[in-house]
Amino acid sequence: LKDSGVMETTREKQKQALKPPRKYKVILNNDDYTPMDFVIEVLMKFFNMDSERATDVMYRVHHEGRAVCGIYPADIAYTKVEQVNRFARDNEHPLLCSCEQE
Ligand code: TYC
Repeated sequence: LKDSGVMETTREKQKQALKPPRKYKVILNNDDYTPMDFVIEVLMKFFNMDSERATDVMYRVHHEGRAVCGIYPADIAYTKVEQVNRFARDNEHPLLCSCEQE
């Protein structure tokens, strides 16, 4: 009987199960309008940073254009992105959070 593809799928799942899960970098992007204090608040609220670290990361975004805020499994990374962008929009700031595979 010809392989219907079910066995191949199972083998791929077995292989993936042996590897560590893919991780995603959550990134904050610079813009000209979001207040610095709001960005610091976001980093403390969603990425559990203290005010000193949040200030450092905010300035890195401001000077370099973007910075990694944290590295997470896919579901957590996507949730952070949605929460940050929702919070920024609710407060009428253009702040953009994005993610990419590590
Ligand atoms: N560039 C912004 C300003 O001068 C500050 C800022 C920092 C905005 C980080 C977004 O992700 C950001 N007010």
